[in-house]
Amino acid sequence: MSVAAVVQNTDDQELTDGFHLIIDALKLNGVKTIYGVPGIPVTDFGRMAQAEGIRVISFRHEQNAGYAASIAGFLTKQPGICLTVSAPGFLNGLTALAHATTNCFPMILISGSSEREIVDLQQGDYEEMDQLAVAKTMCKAAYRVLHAQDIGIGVARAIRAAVSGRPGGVYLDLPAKLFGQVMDAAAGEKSLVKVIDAAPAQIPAPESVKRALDVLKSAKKPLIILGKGAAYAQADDALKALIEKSGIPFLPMSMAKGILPDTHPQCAGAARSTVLKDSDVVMVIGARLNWLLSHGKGKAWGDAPKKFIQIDIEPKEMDSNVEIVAPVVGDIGSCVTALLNGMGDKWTPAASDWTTAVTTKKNDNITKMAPKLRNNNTPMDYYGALGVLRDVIKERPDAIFVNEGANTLDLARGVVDMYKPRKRLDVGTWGIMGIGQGYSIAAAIETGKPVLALEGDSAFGFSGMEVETIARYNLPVCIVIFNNDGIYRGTDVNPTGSGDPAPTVFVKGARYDKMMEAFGGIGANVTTPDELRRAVNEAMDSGKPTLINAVIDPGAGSESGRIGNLNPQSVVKKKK
Ligand code: ADP
Ligand code: TPW
Ligand code: MG
Repeated sequence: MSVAAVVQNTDDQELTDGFHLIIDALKLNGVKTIYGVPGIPVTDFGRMAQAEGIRVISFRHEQNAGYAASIAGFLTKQPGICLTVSAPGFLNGLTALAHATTNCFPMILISGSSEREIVDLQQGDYEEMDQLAVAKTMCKAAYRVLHAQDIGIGVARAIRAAVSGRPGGVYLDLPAKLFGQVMDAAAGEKSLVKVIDAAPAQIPAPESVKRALDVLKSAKKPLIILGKGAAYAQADDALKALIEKSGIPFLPMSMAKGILPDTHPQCAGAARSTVLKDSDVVMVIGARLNWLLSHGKGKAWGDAPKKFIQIDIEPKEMDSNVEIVAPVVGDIGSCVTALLNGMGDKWTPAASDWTTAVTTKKNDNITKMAPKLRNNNTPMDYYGALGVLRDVIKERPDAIFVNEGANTLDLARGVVDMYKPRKRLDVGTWGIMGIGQGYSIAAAIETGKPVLALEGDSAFGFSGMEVETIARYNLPVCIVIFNNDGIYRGTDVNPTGSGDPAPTVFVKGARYDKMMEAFGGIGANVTTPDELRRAVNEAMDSGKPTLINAVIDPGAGSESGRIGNLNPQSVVKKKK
């Protein structure tokens, strides 16, 4: 118990209160950073947490603080903590809590709340809302603590729920009255719980490992798909050993890029359609067969019959979209190690006619792409600009690459190679816009590495005000905005000829760089690949908060980037 946590009462009995108990419970469990927005009833709590040595990062909007907490969870395997005020602050944080749950990132949203007695009788308290009931549908678990002596248990449950099994978001409701509740200091200290083995290893059943190896042995054209669960698991060495020993081509999902380098000879990223169509056995590791993998069936997967092996910590994930002939349930580190052990010393690597066919296809595609990436067009198109950023990351493989937008996302995902695990952070399972600044801030703080954030001009706008936060904490974040004057393209026209612009179009020639300058950071406006290269390198060398407005041809993009097929369009022409 910290000295500051103790106050004296008249009888010389040492007392503590809710404020201190929450801080002590978090510290006891290794929480080093809180992302949030202050206000009633958590203003003093934030101040006190800072005074007690927790880093408190104050945002301009709770949603961005929430995204920061969610990605801190992904990067560290510890729950990221987001702190908000009641009703509106809580609701602003809730999108991020749902996002964390959807993406399997451990996070705890802690919100202050109004007086229970008044809320439950709906008597109109300050910021009245039944937050616990609202949160329940959007997270793995939701708890409320009413008594100071339960704070230790409440925090412990929240932590364990967030990180054990399939990780996800947890809500912790702390009513205003709780903070000031006083209790005996010694009893308070005793009530705290240090969570032991919060995410225990989950060893797969030996039969399931044998079954998976039998299926794998029967394969003529095997494929391994790595998802962001594999990146989260931090089982990098075991995954590398499995892939290299098996000789099987691997396809990384977006945030799994870099577990093995995209330039690895077995990486099939540039031959994606071929490996999905032609493979006969697919081992899915830490990825779901959701929309991002066309649900494991249909045109993208071709006509040839396929067998799926799946490694996941969540048993309910099996057979979610297609039959899984060999489910392996457990944590990825334990499962992959068990597979490796089962393979023994005499494992026959994947057949060379298959691996050669994949490599040939991949090299063809890479060769076709190369000249596009070296084009010097002005105004820049996506490829010319991305060729530059690809080189920047190649030269700085430790930098974290944050990415959001439509064309700006889809094209960068294919072009910018990653070399190390957990370096690419993006829109995730929902394809959500607005993660940019929150992710960049948390990535810089949690890893101490420089961040390059590539954002569409629309994507940036969802969290643009946080450039002030980046400047305030003087973080090594370089934001590059691909500014094409709008969503997908800046060329749409309002057919009625009225004064309003088309719904997808923004102010032409906007200078986003001035926003960073407004807060004392560095701004640059660039119109050619050479200028872009110079500006980004300068920013990455200096580590100063920088925003580069990269002017992109407004006609260069396509509707919805690469997922135009999901975008319903009317075929009915109305008679005038
Ligand atoms: P992607 O979007 O990259 O395809 P998903 O988010 O769809 O990846 O899938 C991640 C999967 O990884 C989830 O099904 C989750 O249960 C699983 N997962 C997360 N952490 C682990 C772990 N440590 N061990 C095993 N599976 C995990
Ligand atoms: C929370 C819908 C998907 S992509 C996008 C929007 C608004 C912006 C695309 O424009 P941008 O990129 O960023 O300028 P570019 O290069 O193609 O011009 N609200 C949320 N999430 C999503 N996905 C949307 C809206 C959307
Ligand atoms: Mg745009």
